[in-house]
Amino acid sequence: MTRKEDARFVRGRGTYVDDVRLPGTLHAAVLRSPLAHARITAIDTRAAEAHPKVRVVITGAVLADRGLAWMPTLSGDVQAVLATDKVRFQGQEVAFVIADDPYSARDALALVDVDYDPLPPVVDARTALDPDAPVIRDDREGRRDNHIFDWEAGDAAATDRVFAGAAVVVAQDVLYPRVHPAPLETCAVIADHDVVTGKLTVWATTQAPHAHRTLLATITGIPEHRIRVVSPDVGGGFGNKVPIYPAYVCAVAGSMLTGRPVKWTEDRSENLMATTFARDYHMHGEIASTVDGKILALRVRVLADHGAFNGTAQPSKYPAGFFHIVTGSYDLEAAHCSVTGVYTNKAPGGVAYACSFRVAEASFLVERLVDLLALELDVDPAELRMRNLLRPEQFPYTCSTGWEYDSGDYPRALALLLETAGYRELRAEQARRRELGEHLGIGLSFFTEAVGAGPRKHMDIVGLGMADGAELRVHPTGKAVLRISVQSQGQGHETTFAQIVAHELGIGPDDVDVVHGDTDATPFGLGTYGSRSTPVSGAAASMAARKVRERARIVASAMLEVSPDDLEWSPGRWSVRGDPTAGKSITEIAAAAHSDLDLPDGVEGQLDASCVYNPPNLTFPFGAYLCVVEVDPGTGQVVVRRFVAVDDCGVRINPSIVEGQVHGGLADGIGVALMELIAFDPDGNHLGGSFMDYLLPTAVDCPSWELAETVTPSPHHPLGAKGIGECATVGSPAAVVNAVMDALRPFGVRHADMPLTPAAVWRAIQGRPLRGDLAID
Ligand code: MCN
Ligand code: CUM
Repeated sequence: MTRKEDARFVRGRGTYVDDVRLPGTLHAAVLRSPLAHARITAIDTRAAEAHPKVRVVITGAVLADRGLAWMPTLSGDVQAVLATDKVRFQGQEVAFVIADDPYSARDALALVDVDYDPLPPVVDARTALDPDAPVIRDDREGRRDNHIFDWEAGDAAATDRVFAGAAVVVAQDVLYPRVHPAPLETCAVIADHDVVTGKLTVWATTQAPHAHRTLLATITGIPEHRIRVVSPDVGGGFGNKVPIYPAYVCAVAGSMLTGRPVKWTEDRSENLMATTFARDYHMHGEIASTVDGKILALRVRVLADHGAFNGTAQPSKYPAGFFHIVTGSYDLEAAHCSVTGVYTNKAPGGVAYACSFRVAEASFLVERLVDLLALELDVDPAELRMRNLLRPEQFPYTCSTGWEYDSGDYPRALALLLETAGYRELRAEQARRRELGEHLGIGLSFFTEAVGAGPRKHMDIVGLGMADGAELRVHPTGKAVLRISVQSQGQGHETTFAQIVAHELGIGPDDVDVVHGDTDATPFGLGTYGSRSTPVSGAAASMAARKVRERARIVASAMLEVSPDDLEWSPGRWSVRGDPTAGKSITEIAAAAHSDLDLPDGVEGQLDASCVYNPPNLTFPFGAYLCVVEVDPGTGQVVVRRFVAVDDCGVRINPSIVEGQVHGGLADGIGVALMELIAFDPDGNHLGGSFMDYLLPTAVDCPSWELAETVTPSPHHPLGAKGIGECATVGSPAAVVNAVMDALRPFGVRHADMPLTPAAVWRAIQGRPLRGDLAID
């Protein structure tokens, strides 16, 4: 089925926040810090306020008077809404200028006079804990360092024992550099506070409207039932639109101060400089094996750069997210990982960009280590993986760090990959071309994803348990409206969720409309991230539809004057067991449910039903990827020739949408592996503030994807579906990097950090690798 929403998107008829025009709207612009670390000694707003079109200039002091200068982050830290004492990263919000039009607001920024007293910045996370490192968060009571958290998973002693006895140990420092989600639509908000009713309406481009409502209530003190968050069409999120940003709070304050709607739309540089980034994990990984390549254990230490405020969007029990899925797809005796989070003078955050809560970093590390082990043992990397993959009979499988993988047939996926790619022929071609002095590289990766957070008792964000609601209304004519708590940013929920209901009720998907993105019109739920929509909200939709079906059964039994137990279901219809001609369609039953038909005692009329779904476990999709690159050693240029991907996300609701998700994720992977980097100079100046510097992959950089699938249903999801949204982003960077390293084997290159730009590859060949996190050295 093609996507319903595309009817408006391909006509340019989508509605994004910036398209929303409320009468009397004022426009805002944010004044940002030019320095990475500095004390603010004075702010003079008089000249800006004298600008004829400026209505209000909000500073940290103005907010402090109202208790709004600081706000909680998703990790339970606090973040300055507008800087009062210090600025802590370049691009930090210092003042919010509200004017009659966006141009005047921009112009007036130059009229705000801020005196800064520069301080030395912490740019390299590896120096953040040095005793003489400048203390970034001196606002935190009693804290005199840049330490945020220490966290570990797995059995350290058991892991050390296995390592001590292992015949082969391979170790590598691996940086997963700072990258950015870079959605096409940047962040935007309109806050509209009604002084008469006390109602606050916030139009925002968000992945989690309900969580935003609760957070806005907590931050502003406005009662939650008077807040409505509307998220119209969202032009991409990729994790960037999970947090609340300071300008959103400023827009609310601005609307309360002016009595008018206040709109703010971020520009590209602001988005790249100041909104939540991803990764920035300095990892030291070790892998232990027997001489014949049986992988025994993994040991990992991580230094995590969280920027100036810890805005990471992890479930609160897991400050390092699901990083402890570092055991990957292999049968290990033991594993241990420890993560230390630090503050640096960089934009806050710590998670976003199709990451599944740090599974991206974990997967990348494991798959690099497996390739390094293959190099060490001189075995084929496909063969080494095949020998160590979990076997189907081991599921459900509890890995060494505690996750219970729900289902999988890994060897089948890898075998399909090798066959689809023509692996043996590729290796033969590589050998031939090496003779000719050409550098073809073949890279593999195998990944296990963990998507669909909760259950609620293990996973929450700011105390909100991860469950989702769905409400299904069936009108008298049998047409249905499904209201869901998750929010599409391009994933096609209006189509797939209609398909779920249509499948359960046996009606056409065009007879089901999906409502989302308005907290006044939809049930509560945690929103779309961690590829949780299908696993959680999709399950809620399915369960609500099954309740409708059961109600329909009782109504049908009254219509047919038989016991409900004597009825059997076939798509769209309840009929008398053994007599399919004596039956009633859902449409007929819906009409009867609203009619004067006498229903059994205790049975309400109508068919509407709802469900709150608290998933019993995550779902664990997986996949096997293969990338073929050609490297020009003279220039360091990498060209991706082929990319073959086998994905298993259980039952596919809409195969073409799933393939679209995989295409996007594979492109992400090529971007991260070869070109995307948020870099800083030694003064903490951000070096990637435009798409001229922060490179995104285009069609030119991507081959024609070759996809294949296996289907291993999730045993605990009502439809057997697992999430897919982030799989390819998680799995693909390792395949690309492994391919480039494979191509560079004749040069004795073992490892180079992403992004593998021409400069990085060329330098690796010269034996002087670039420091991946600093574009310059
Ligand atoms: N689907 C399906 N069958 C399955 C699994 C999924 O048909 N077995 C369909 C779903 O019904 C949905 C789509 O595939 O239409 C993605 O579903 P799911 O895996 O549940 O992921 P979410 O809908 O929760 O999307 C979130 C995920 C995340 S976290 C990021 S980051 C990301 C991604 O989606 N951001 C995206 N893909 C994106 N795609 C677009 N276009 N834009 C983004 O911002
Ligand atoms: Cu972590 S990016 Mo997605 O989960 O929105």
